[in-house]
Amino acid sequence: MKSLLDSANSDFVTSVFKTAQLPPEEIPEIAFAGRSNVGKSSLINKLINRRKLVKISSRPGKTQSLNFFLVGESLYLVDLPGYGFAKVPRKIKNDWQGLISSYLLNRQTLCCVVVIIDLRHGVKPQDLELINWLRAEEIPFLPVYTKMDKVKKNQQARQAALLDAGFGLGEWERVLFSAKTGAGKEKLITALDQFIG
Ligand SMILES: Nc1nc2c(ncn2[C@@H]2O[C@H](COP(=O)(O)OP(=O)(O)OP(=O)(O)O)[C@@H](O)[C@H]2O)c(=O)[nH]1
Ligand SMILES: [Mg+2]
Repeated sequence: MKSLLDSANSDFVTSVFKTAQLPPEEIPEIAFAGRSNVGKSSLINKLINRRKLVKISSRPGKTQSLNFFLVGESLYLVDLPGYGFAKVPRKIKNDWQGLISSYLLNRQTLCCVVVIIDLRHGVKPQDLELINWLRAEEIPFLPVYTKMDKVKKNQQARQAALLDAGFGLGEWERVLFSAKTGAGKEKLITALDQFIG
């Protein structure tokens, strides 16, 4: 079966700062969440074979809106603002959280939230909090352990097992990935296709 992610064309559509700006709920959608600087935008770029469609940040916390990308006319990828960046003022932080949580809770066409986690780091409380919140709200999600190229080959399985244990995941439930090498891309696409249905 051909994947919706296989399309040759992808376009930036819109940046959303308020719920009222959300595009109509007409086609399936996959959202990408994770800590600031974890590699959300890089993962999306790799997934759709665009080097620079999605802005890669040099400064963490750069993506401050929900950014919608249309893939082949029939799928949205949504780059969410990163969390866990201390320098963001509390007022802005609260506004984001409100927008993001209401989006995640209410979006009818949302098929999956890809939760991106750095393979190098241990279990961070905010990642665990997000995963447990998604579980409690019964929002489908897929954990992806990224930056795998930064971990030595013989350490990768060990690091992944630590994260699995911390998040309460089986290894079949998550994907290892590298935006730099493209490792894990096929598995990621196969996994996402199952959510899109
Ligand atoms: N080596 C390596 N570097 C990566 C990988 N993914 C992302 N990076 C680097 O990590 C930094 C942050 O990447 P972004 O994709 O901008 O991260 P982000 O999560 O979108 O960041 P915010 O939008 O600020 O939350 C950049 O310097 C990327 O080049 C990866 O798989 N391997
Ligand atoms: Mg980003």
